[in-house]
Amino acid sequence: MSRLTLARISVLSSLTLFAIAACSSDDSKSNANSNSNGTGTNAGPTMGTMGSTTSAMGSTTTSPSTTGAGPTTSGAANSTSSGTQGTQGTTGGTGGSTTGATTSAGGASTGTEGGPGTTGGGNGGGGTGGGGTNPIAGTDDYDCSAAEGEVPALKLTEFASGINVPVDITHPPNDPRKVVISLTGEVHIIKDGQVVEAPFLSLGSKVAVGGAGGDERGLLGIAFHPDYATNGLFYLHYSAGTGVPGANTSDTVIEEYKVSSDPDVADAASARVVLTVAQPDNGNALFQNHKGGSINFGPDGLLYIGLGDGGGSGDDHGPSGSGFAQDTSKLLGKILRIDPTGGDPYSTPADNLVQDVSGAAPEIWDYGLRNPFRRSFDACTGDMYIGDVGQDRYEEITIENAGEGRKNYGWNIWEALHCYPSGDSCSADGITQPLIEQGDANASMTGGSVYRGSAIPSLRGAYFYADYSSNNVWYTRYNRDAKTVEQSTSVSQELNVNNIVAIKNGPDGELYFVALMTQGEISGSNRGEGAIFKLEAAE
Ligand SMILES: [Ca+2]
Ligand SMILES: [Ca+2]
Repeated sequence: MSRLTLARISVLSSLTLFAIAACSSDDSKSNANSNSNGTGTNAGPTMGTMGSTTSAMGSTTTSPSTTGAGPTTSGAANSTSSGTQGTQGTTGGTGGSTTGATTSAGGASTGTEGGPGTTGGGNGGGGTGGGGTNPIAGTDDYDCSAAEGEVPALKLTEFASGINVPVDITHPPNDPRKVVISLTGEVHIIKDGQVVEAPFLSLGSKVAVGGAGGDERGLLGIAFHPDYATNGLFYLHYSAGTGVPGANTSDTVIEEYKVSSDPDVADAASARVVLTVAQPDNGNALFQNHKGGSINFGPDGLLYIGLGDGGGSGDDHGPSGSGFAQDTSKLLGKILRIDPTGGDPYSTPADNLVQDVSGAAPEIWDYGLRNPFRRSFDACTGDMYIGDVGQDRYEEITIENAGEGRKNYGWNIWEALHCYPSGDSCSADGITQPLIEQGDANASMTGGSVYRGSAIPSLRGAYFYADYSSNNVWYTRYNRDAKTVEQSTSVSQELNVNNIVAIKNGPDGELYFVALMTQGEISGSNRGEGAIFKLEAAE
């Protein structure tokens, strides 16, 4: 476990870093609250102050990709017309995205996902180069055998530092290198235990870099195509900066890149915008929070994209103030599912939400989400674990069995297992409730990943997740047949790092934690440097 000492890149301009993870002021914890690490007790409900988000949003809404086509029936090979330009309402900003989605039956892929213990992941339409037996392509070195033995005491060991504001870690399919992204727009490779000095890619002015409290913009996610070894393609999820023509500096960009002839260097000139989603403003300024960020390929070889509700508080967007998350014509507050190489600029499978909900935007897979900032697939089952950041009272984890989408996860009618706003009555009809709810001092859920390594056999199948604000960390196990979880086990005291923004698998299925503040350092100038930790058994 070599400790890396890169030259410290200068910390972001203002040292106020970062209440990523979905915080509007509602989610942001004061630093005082964030020092609950290790106490083992929750200090009681600490509602973040509600800030002063305006209630009147004006009439400005985004209109991402409303397609002109009628409902798409399963199996029909109809192509929808190109999306109509969204209008930005009173601000005169640039419009919503033009997506030009093409729906084609050929893109549909509902291969049967192998359950635990079965082989033949059934990668369908999107076409995952395959060869492996796990449902998620590129995870051949993960250990999918059953757990055995007692869970030992655990610890986190620093694995890499010196990457400025690291926010996510992943790996190319079946590739021993690890890849870490910085909020500031750089993609870094870790090879043979060392951070490769020159970034794999730098977005430069293309990305709007947040970091100040409540400003969650930046480079937020990365996904490598299942066929990366042959096509060299990968995808970024970021907030548009001034270097993106025609976009406002909060809009979400999903962009494709290709590796160069040097495997440690991407070809910046290969950039191809796949999807732009306009973000709302409050009438005079752009919301800077709830941009989602998760992006990854599922067991069907399709690209899943998590988008937040657009920001502010309470999802009170839209002319009637009823919000975006429940509006199936909008892409905000959703999980999208597209084939980025199936069309120009992409295609959508026929069995997305539109199969059940006439008029739904063809990109939508699930809806009713507030800010799915971190989300993962279990490589061995293909099940999707969704962390959704709640408003002021409750945080939640939802688990979706492989292939079972087209769900309404409740926001902004429900906040986890409770009506929203508090005290309202609300209907549970059509709502899929979360399996895990955390309240009290927890204020900003960081969805994690399932351990599939070999170093700690007792942890195989255990799903680790955390709260960015309280620094609590737990694990649980999911019974995918009963669709239940066991009581979560807290490992906060053992792991003891602060402001966790990602928990992801390495190429061997082991788990890595990305934390913005390192052990024992709660505030001050260290904030923002961050570090990567590996989960290990304590001696
Ligand atoms: Ca929910
Ligand atoms: Ca919250």
